[in-house]
Amino acid sequence: MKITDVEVVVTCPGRNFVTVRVSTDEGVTGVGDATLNGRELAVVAYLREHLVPQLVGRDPLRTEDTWQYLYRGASWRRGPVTMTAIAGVDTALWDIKGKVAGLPVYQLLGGRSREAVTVYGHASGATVEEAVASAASYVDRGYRAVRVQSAVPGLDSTYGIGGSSAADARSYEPADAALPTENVWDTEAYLAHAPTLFEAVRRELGPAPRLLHDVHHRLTGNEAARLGKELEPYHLTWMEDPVPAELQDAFRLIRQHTTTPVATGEVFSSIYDCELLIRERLIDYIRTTVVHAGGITHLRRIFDLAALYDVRSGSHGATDLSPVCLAAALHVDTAIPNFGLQEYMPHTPETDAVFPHDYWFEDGLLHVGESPGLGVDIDLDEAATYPYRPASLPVNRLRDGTMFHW
Ligand code: GCO
Ligand code: MG
Repeated sequence: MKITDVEVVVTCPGRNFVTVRVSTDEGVTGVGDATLNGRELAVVAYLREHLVPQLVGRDPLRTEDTWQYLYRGASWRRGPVTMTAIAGVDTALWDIKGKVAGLPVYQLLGGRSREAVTVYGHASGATVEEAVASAASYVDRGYRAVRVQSAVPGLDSTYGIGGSSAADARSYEPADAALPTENVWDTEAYLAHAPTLFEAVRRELGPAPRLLHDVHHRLTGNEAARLGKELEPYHLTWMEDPVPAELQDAFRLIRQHTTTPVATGEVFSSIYDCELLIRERLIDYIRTTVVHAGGITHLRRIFDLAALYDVRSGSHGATDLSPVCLAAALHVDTAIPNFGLQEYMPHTPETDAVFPHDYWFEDGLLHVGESPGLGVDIDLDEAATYPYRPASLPVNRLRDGTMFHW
């Protein structure tokens, strides 16, 4: 069996997605997500200029060898662009392998370790009251775990408050130009506010629902330690990305001061970004996922390392990861022994129409389908109706104008 063609498809059914579609001489095709939000075309160029020419003629079933070839074959290794491109190819090859075997991919990863995948949804509000009501509506719809974010008093826009302010709503939609919107950040205002949010959510919802919160890389180690301590009474499942991913030493400081569990890793692209955090048990959940961490082949390696140290998976699953990534993530989630939680934000109907899939959501759980391969495809005609539109994630500044982490 041979790879005959590799297409790189860019489509924008509300936001941009990059998809790798591999064809073979036996007519079997496979798809992989290669979307890197705000830097999509860098991955497209990496794929088209550098990887695609090396793939035609190869045996698509040699997933491990192809992964090693693409990874080791580049002297300049790792990094989000490279690893997202490799992920797109690797995922498509696993899809093909499943179709050839006549089995859903989770069977090739060891088979079912659970009946379904527990997800967390995104509650948010412009006020604490709105955020509490939003969280309650998730619980009413059967979600067992909810991430809660609310606007910070005095700040016009805050990460994760989808749609409640014009600026933030725009940041999640393609802009007319590639120029980012600018947000303003105030750490003290945030630190004073966040515990009051969770006090209110727990008071209203009681002890049962699992609660999560995304700090989005904005604190120092010491500030995060303070937040973690102040959140302890509300028993969060995790405090996410408390510090920028570059500051790994800070996780030691956080660990020494608080029992609030920590999750990180959505921006990591390889096992080398998280092996210290895992080995020293500085985190509780590792948030790497298929599209940004080198595909199924590499993600499985990260999760196997994590399993040795009681670190559970908590894969990233925002809507800028396509249904192809979500489908692939669900196969991994279903098979691994150390699954923790899966992030889930439903895609728009337009996106679901471009990427028909057989996974489904019910009662707080996502169910992987039984079709051979990944159970997801790209409708090329539908995709062609949504051309690429330049878009950027926001940037963040302190009140005095200093550039800050977003
Ligand atoms: C999350 C993430 C996202 C990212 C987004 C960036 O936890 O879901 O932090 O909201 O910011 O995926 O592209
Ligand atoms: Mg996050």
